[in-house]
Amino acid sequence: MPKREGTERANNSRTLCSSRQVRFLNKISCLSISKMLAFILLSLLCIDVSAGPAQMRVSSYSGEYGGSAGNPFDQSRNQLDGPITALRIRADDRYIISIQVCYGDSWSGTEGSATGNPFNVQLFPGEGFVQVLGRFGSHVEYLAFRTNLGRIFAFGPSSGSGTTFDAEPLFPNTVLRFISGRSGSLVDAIGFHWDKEPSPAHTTNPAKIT
Ligand code: MMA
Repeated sequence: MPKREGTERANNSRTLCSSRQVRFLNKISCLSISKMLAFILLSLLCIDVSAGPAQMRVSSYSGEYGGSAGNPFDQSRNQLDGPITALRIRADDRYIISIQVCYGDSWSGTEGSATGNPFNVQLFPGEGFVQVLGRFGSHVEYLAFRTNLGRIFAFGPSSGSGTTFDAEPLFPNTVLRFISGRSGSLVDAIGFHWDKEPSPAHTTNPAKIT
């Protein structure tokens, strides 16, 4: 009997030992499972993070329309002053002579020359440009701006021998945030940079210029 007991105890301890091993193994597999889960979760998170900006892409560019003379200009820094609130454009019977853009309360420099009478455009709060139709040869000849409220402002001769272009943002509910291009005594070339309005924009879907 005592021998048996001993054997039983031994058996018991063997069982105990093996169940401890099982528990240990269980612990390890539990650990590795939770690690694996954590890994999967992290990778999913990483995918999410990398997919986030791609889904949120809203900026696009149209251009550059025009000739290669003049000096390059880029008003990307001006967008920090706020959304485009106004335009000042000079044109003669052949070309766009100059363009000036107001960002928030701050006017950009004049691209081209400040000669002749300027046309001024004042936008409403939340109004932004959503299309620019134009024409160019070696210089910019004609520009027609359409806003998200359906207003249209055109400058320069509407007909001519130049190449026409239709600049529109790639992403919905985005507006003209700044311009770049080339200028000298005239506006040689122009490009349009579209992005989200810094403040909530009033966006409708008015008819296009045709
Ligand atoms: C300047 C010079 C040229 C440019 C024209 C028109 C008069 O010449 O900058 O390179 O093409 O102006 O802007």
